[in-house]
Amino acid sequence: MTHALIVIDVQNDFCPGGALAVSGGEEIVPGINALMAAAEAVILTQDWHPGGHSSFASSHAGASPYEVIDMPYGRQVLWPDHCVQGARGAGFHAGLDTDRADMIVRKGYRPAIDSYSAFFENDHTTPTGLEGYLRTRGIDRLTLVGLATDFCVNFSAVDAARLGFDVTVQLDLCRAIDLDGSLAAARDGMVKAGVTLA
Ligand code: VGL
Ligand code: ZN
Repeated sequence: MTHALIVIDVQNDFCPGGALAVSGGEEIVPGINALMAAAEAVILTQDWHPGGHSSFASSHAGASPYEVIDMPYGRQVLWPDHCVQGARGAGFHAGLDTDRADMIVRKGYRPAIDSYSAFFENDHTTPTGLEGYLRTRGIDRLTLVGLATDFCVNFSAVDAARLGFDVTVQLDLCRAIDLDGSLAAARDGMVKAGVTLA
């Protein structure tokens, strides 16, 4: 079995000082670098939104960040503007050893739909292409780390398990946003989907 490390969204906007800072987001960088150095395959994901993206509260008149609205594909949390294509906030944390990456998957680039998962957009059907990449390389075991535990790591891990990959989330190398109990719900959902939490 070939194993891959998937590093989710370790970007400036999710680290302290960023537009959607996750508490302690930068603390996981050295540990992730150490795992990458020993990994058989390394994939990075990068949240990559066009300006005016529909997941931004600023794109909806009268809306505030962290409100939840109904979109054609389901419920959507509205976020502060973040990870705008080409902006500094969308860049990887300066300490992350990106030279180790075999592949970088960008997601969230369609204006009308968000994409938390590295595998599918938030309609749960539009693929990013990562599944095909992993299968054609013979990769069937995944370890996920990164930001944020309860959103992009969670959605990626659940999708990967449903697709039949053997998935471990290494929680000490993840940090959460934790909106209204979202971390506890994410942990439950991952375990139910068959994800190993380590
Ligand atoms: C993420 C909210 C919005 C994440 C991305 O990487 O967890 N969260 N966009
Ligand atoms: Zn985003």
